[in-house]
Amino acid sequence: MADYDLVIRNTTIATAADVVRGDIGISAGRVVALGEQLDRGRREIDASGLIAVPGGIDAHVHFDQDTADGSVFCDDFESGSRAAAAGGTTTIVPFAYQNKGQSLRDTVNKYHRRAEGKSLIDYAFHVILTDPSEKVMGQDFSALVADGYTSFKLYMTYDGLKLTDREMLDALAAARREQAMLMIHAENSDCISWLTERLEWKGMTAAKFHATSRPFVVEREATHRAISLAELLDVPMLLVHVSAKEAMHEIQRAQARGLRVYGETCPQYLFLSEEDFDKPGDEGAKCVCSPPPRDVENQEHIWTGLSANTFHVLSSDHAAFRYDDVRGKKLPGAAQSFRKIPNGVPGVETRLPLLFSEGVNQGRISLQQFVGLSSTNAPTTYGLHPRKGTIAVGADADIVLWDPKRRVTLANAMLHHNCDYTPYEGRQLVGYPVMTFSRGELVMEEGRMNGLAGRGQFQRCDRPEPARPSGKPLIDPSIFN
Ligand code: DUC
Ligand code: ZN
Ligand code: ZN
Repeated sequence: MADYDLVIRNTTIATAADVVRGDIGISAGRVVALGEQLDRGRREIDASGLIAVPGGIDAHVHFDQDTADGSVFCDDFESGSRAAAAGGTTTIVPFAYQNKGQSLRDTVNKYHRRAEGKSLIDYAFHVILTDPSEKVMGQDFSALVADGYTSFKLYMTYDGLKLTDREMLDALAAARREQAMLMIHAENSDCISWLTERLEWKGMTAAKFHATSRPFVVEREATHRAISLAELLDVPMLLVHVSAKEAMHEIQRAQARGLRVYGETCPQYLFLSEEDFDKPGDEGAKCVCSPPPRDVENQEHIWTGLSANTFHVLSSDHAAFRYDDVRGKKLPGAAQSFRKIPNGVPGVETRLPLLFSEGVNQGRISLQQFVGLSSTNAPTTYGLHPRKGTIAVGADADIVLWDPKRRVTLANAMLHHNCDYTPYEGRQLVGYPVMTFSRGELVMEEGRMNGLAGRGQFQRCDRPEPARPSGKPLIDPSIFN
């Protein structure tokens, strides 16, 4: 009689806290034992020479999301989750996008319909909140948080998405009441549109001027403003896709004041730079994302922010549009102005290999930091811990085996997304995931996908502890409600 469904033997087990050697016993989709020389499993895997880490949590991806300009995100929940699993990720948190005036319940139901029957791996949802009016919030907000949707993204830019400072305050007060986590896209909208107009008047319309239209000051100002609003109401928040050292410094200053302000950055700010906009022809469009990649020197500052734990999470912000496609980077008008180029880059499959190779193997971050940034900290921040994001007795058996010495040259042809390019084509990496287990089931082996579409389950998020106000408000919070 076997004692376990599966035993992963003789492996290096890395969590955000420890690196130890041993065996992992798995039954009924969960980790049930950690130890040395565990009893027999119905299936046994000798993982000597490999590292077992908790499966990655990519808490910032856009799959099958509505757009306003006719562009189409090229990955749905099937292709996106397949690419995620191939790259060592076992849980994804995409966005459910609220059209203005739409009820929050209708919003999440719509995205449930898009995920069901499609996702290979487990998923939760953030909600993009575009309408925090009393009419919408009074109806649904509290019930929605209770039902496991506990994080909300607010935009400070883009027509149709952006909130005024006053609307931000409404959303912050509601999040404070419900202990929901806020995710902020911080760029100054008026500065961007003013600069964009002038660039267009002067005929400076190529892809590279996308970066000129959104310089670091635009991000720094909005980051400072968002943090000030958070400080005013004593409400935690996470700044998403932080691109530049100046915005990072605002976060560091807030953290030094004791504020519950968290930061997320993404591979594009570590591996791409403004030089990538100068690719031949209109290939610069492949790297158009917001905020844009900065200069090469800035990349090392962002690495420092990771190693110094300023950043809490490294997400992909996978927002993939095909390059050679009129519903993608070649949208009508895109050749005439950067303003029309859909914003976003693919990255859900390459996020972890890039971070492992250049972070761990180059000695910039420790293995434990890698696990924290790629897996453990996101579920803590969004209310999925300890079910997700660690290897511990009782946790879901979402485990990835890495070959830390595997040499891989990234090529779009080897990736599983539905995009026709990767901005990291030709990059040489050391270290790659070789097996991905989702709730104990082997869904990827050596790049081959075994998991069936639709096996992924929706995960309700708890009210996240990091979203709890500090309890030291500037103003008596009873006036907020
Ligand atoms: N913000 C995102 O989070 N993703 C893609 C584009 C954007 O502006
Ligand atoms: Zn954003
Ligand atoms: Zn995004």
